[in-house]
Amino acid sequence: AYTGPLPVRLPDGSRLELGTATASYQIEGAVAEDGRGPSIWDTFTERPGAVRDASSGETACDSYHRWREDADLVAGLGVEWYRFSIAWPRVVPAGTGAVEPRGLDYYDRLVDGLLERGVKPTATLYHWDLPQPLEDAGGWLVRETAEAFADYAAVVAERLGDRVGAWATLNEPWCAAYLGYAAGVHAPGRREGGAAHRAAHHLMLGHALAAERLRAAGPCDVGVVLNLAPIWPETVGDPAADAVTDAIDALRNRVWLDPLVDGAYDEGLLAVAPELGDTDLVRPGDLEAVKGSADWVGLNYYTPVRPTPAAGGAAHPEGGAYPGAPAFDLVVREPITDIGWEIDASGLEELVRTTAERTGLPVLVMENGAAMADAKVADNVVDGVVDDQDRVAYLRDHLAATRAARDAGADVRAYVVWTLLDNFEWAEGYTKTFGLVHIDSSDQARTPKASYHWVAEVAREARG
Ligand code: PNW
Repeated sequence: AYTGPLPVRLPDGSRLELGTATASYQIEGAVAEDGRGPSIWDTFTERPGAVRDASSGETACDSYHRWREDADLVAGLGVEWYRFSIAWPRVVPAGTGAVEPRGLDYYDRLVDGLLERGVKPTATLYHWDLPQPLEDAGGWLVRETAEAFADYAAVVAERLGDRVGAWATLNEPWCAAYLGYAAGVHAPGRREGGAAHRAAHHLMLGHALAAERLRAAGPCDVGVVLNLAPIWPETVGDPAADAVTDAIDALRNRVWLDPLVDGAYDEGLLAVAPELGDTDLVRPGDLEAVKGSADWVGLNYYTPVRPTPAAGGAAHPEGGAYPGAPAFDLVVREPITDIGWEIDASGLEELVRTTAERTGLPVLVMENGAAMADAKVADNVVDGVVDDQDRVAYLRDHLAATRAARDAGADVRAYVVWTLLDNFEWAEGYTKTFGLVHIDSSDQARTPKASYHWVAEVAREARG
């Protein structure tokens, strides 16, 4: 059992701590149970063509019922941390107003279950499952959503704050804003570039308002988890390439870091996202509230981004995720994972170092992992183990990159593997698997893969 101080705060940085992560909609299932309201992902997954295999999180890993087994799996891994997310529509089903005690009870049991097993809990308040009634009222395009988020944060802190002391407000606001409102490949599935910039501002405002409320509820360390990326221009030295590189960096990295660190949106960003200069959107005090609002920053890293100007000015289909940027292509070099993302661990080392320098804050790698084709290769299941040596290699190299950044002086305190379980991978449905544990969709049987045993071995060594 956990015998340390409560609430569980940020790691102190004396060594690199390990963990594994999940998110509510990707694992819980039980979408209509105990008063949970609908989220934008329940709605979006019903849209024809939205999800590769036409699946949803309706059942997912059924972790809502099987959480004890999942907590046992985390404990068996021997890592310090379990990063889970709280489903806003379980706690405040309509987004604002009435609180659902049965939803809070679930996370209360989970937190106690983790502590009893000696695992430290860290919770993310928003991993993309916005209550549908809030989307119907304008979603992240309206300021009221940021205010409702802060109220929901206060409710959760009131109930769990005596034990949970390391909070993440948002997970990957870039995905929520730009994949959700511009590219339209994530919920709510809108394709309006200007809307994405507005969503980005309200997300960071929501983070800042929520951070205030979390701190008011008791001692804690509040962070935000960003999927920043190293931008490696494929073409250099010509003005068109420089413009593309700057725009992609602005929309992927600076739109989050600049308000957090400087309390401002810079000129290059405003050139591609003029909405962020709108004084109805960005009100007096907003950027001041965001500045300094994080005690730590979480990084989710999978792959580098290599932009190049598009020949003939035709925008790459993914241009939708970077609205306002000049026409570009994204180059992907080999080797790649099963989801098509380039593998380069040096990107993580660079990102940890640059983020630590830029923010002056402790950095936690809150997601890193790989989709590999293991679960579909029957031959790979030997003696009940999926022999995912390709995932082991990916994790080994990225953990080493994190340690290298630390050895070079970066204040990086945790390395958290995405993900514990094969789960609902958003637009990819169940076709792409990132888990340390295989799930048999017919009976929900959980089988640890070779990568699980590898992480367990590393955790044993690290704990000495
Ligand atoms: C992140 N993209 O999602 C999330 O935080 C996880 O929930 C997810 O399972 C994991 O990374 C693996 O994908 C992303 O298309 C999903 O650029 C899609 C993208 C990026 C991140």
